[in-house]
Amino acid sequence: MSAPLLIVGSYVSPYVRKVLVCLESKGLAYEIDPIVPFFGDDDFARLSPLRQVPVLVDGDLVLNDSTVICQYLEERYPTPALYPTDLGQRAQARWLEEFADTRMGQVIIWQLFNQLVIRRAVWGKEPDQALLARTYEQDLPAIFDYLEGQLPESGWLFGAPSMAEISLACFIRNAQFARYQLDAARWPRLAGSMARTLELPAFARLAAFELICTHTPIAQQREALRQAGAPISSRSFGRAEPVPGVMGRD
Ligand SMILES: N[C@@H](CCC(=O)N[C@@H](CS)C(=O)NCC(=O)O)C(=O)O
Repeated sequence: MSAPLLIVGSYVSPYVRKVLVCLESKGLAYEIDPIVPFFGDDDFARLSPLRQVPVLVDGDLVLNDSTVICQYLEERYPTPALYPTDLGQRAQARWLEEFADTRMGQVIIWQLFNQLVIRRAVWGKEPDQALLARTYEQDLPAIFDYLEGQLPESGWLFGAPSMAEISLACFIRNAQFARYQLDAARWPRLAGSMARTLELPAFARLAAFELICTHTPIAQQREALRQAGAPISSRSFGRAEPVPGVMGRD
């Protein structure tokens, strides 16, 4: 029997979530080594040259980057399809995925979630209040204004849930962890689309494990997740103390 797919990375990371939702949607078995970024050991650095999560290990194959991993899973396990078949729509879905990973990643992860949650927990640093103010007043509204113009009033962008909505919702989930609630009166299409997406069974199945991570000290998360029934791998690439990443972020 071949080894199950292994995902390295915490349930709290939106990039890891993207891959987990993809696996859950396709009904694929997997194990997870839920390490928090910056807590990877030397073997992790060999698997992930940017010292970032997620990493997918499929036998001898090691893949980095959530988009690369999701496209691999889509090509290897095509049903149910998570990218539209029409070429134009497929490219559009990829753009929204890219927009989520790049711009929402910058603003929601690094300027909001990292400032309010990770930075304090990992490095003991206080948030940058000027950056937070700019994030709430300018950067988040600009992102949401753009997405409001892209999304349908009801239903799915491409007729069925796709990686476009899944990618966007992965970041909205982290905004929720940072106690940011989308204003549904100001961005009704976005709020409706994200609520529908976050209610998908694949997202719902991860919610209990995400909650454990956001409420448990980092050192105890692995055991707490195992006790809650998460498919925790026997081998971990984690280490006890954080080390700065190679991307110069903290
Ligand atoms: N483009 C990558 C981005 C992954 C990423 O930024 N992961 C974060 C976790 S949310 C990370 O590992 N950060 C550590 C660092 O950048 O040093 C992807 O799509 O997988």
